[in-house]
Amino acid sequence: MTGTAERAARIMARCDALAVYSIEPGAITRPYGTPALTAAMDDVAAWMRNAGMTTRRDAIGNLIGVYDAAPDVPSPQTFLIGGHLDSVRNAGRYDGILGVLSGVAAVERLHARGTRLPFNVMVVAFVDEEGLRFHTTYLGSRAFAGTFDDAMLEVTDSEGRSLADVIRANGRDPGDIPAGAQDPASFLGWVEAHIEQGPVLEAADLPVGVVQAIVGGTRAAITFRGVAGHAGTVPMGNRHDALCAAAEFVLAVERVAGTRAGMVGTVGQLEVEKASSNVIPGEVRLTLDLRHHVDTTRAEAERELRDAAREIADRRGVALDWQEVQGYACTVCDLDLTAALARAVERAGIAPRRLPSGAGHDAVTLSAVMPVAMLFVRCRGGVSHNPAESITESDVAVTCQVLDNLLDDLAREHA
Ligand code: HGY
Ligand code: MN
Ligand code: MN
Repeated sequence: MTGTAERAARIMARCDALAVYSIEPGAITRPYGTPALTAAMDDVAAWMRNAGMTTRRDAIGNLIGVYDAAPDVPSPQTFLIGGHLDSVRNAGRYDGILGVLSGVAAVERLHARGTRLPFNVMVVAFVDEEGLRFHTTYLGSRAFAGTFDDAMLEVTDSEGRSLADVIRANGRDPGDIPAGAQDPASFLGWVEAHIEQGPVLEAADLPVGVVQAIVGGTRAAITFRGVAGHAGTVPMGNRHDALCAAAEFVLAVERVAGTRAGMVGTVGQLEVEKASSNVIPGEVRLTLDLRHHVDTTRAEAERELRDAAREIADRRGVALDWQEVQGYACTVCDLDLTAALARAVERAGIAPRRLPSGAGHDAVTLSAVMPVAMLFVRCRGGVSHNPAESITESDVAVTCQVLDNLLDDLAREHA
């Protein structure tokens, strides 16, 4: 039961099984540190153990499965495959999940054959790639890579609970995070199979593609503070309406991002503090997500948006607070590992189409400590971060074949 067709069917069924784990009925919403994420992790851990792996959770909660190398290999290195099990709000069922389950499937084949490679195969389910709860992405892979910033432990969620509180509430100790950082020298590299979340492969009628680079991004938390007032008595000319200021800024994001080819700018969250229908909004908090494949262009646009926010705030007599939550540079995938992945795609009978990723991935973090490569899988209409996310079983079978080819090629290379 380890042919690519059988494993693809099992992966699709497992994506459906994990989709029930959510903090809200009728949607897939699986934030960091919630029982929904723990339940998903527990199911995957059982599937890992069935595939002959030992499993553990690290201090921040990443799930780590290891399929040992051949016993006669002295101090073997490790090849890393995986993805993430956390989600955005009202997510699809494949984003991040496909990477984890295709990693487990790659090991299932080896286990069924009793094959041991000249290196360990480690499958990781990262615990917070999306940053839904704390707006800080890549927390799991940063802890894994040893690039975790302790200041993040004090970041709070919408209920005022800090990351440190949530780690402890899950029975772990934030103080153990540094000890969980992996030794970069021990890794051969990382590969993640991920839905493309874009239209390129579908337009090219290709099941998979090879990622060249991941665009850089800025995440900021912005607050406009005006003066709350009575909607019926404050004349229009006397108002310091925080929501009108925020509204102007939202349109400024759309305008500025539209002035640079390839740039995307999004205000995904906007909250009116203490909102009431008959009160002039006194305080509005919003998020900015700005991305571009050239870091200097992104920095220039960010400066332009800061200036626009300042001008709007001054003109409307409201206060402005701009906090950069996270910035990450454009990441070029490792040339050698990406070439090896392209060869594995070719051996699966597919032309290896190279393409950039507009979406961020844990590879951004891991690239600081090991070679990274990514395999994109076609998704219908390029739709993602949406329950309509859809892939085909046959494309997942191709994905399994590519990962099998890659591991076989790496095993020959390191024999
Ligand atoms: O936001 C992203 O690009 C990714 O889905 N975390
Ligand atoms: Mn995502
Ligand atoms: Mn993802």
